[in-house]
Amino acid sequence: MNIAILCHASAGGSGVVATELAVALAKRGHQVHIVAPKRPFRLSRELDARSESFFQGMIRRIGRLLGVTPVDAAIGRERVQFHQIGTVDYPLFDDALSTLTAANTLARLVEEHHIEIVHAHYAIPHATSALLAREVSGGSFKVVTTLHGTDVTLLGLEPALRHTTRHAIEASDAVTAVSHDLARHTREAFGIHRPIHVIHNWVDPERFKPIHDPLLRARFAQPDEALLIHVSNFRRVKRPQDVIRVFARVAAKLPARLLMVGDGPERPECFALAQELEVMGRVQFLEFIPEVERVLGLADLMLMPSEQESFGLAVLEGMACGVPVVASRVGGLPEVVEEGKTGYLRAVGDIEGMAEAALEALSQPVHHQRLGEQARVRAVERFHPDVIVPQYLEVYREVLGLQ
Ligand code: GMT
Repeated sequence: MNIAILCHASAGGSGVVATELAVALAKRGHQVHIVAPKRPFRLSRELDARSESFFQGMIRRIGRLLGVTPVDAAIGRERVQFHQIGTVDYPLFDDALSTLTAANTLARLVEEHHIEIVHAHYAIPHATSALLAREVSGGSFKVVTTLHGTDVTLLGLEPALRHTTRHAIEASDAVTAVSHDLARHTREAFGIHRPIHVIHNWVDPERFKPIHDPLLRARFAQPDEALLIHVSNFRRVKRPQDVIRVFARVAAKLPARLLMVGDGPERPECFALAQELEVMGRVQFLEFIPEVERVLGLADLMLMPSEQESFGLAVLEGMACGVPVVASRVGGLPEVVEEGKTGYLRAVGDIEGMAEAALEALSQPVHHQRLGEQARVRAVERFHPDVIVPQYLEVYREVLGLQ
């Protein structure tokens, strides 16, 4: 199939899922075009990780210098091509008109590459751009929209976006959601009755796995210290300050360190709170790491106290690394984490409950090991790419009338 995937390239779960899907589909022999404002970071990683000859590298570099995209396919190396969404900068306008420029980029692409499916990740504004591109190009491609969470639970419900979001969901040929909870929420919040396919996110267990490297771990914690980790984009919805509060309670009871991985608006507040609670010396803030699997598997426990989490991809990636989780019982997290078996779920804002759960996991070595093992087993068995990716292919076939 010829598939165009439209996604956000910032450090958010929807862009990660879109990129991983593109690569997974390409590996299965499909031709995939990623359309985004810039090259998504996980795509860069995939491309950089592959070896190329001196000659291929030279062609790629010359191509980039000349601004010729896509270049990767031209050298026959990839079935994933990246297309950057065009931009406009006109003094009359305050915004970049990205809904229109994305539609325009797509309209050009579908003519050149006989696109059969445009898969929009995150309804806003991508599903609308995809539908507009079909109108503009007169094309017959099908539009599949994947809802990721905040496009529906927060942003899409804002009065300024509600009508267009609802229309995009109604008018898509197929809609998928990353959890049952998100599908239910979408139906209720928008009064929508159309079918929504639930397709969970997935994790590559070959990349995300436990790390047994005492020297690397020693950079972050002593052997007798528990290492806790939080990975997010530090938006308010992630409640990263709760991570600091839970950690302070844990560190008062046992030797522990905390790794705060990522960047975002709430990061300075977390700094200030760590100082106020006098745990700053035990907390290490790492900037955004494109290959988070390099540190994730070192941790003993992940904290994810989000206000809202339609799935919790970072949690699943932690579980694949054998790291049990203490998270909030919200959104799609109960579809990922099993209470008492692979981690613990507590009410949003229940700092005491989360600290108690963390202490229960960390202070009993045999129980802790079992939680980590079960977390990995669940990630590998239930959320393996070979289980999940075919579900997207099934949706594509269905909208194309191939079954
Ligand atoms: O929450 C984020 O950090 C970003 C956001 C996105 O759309 O990029 O993530 C959402 O989509 C992820 C991938 O499907 C899910 O794993 C996250 O749970 C979801 N975030 C929220 O619902 C808050």
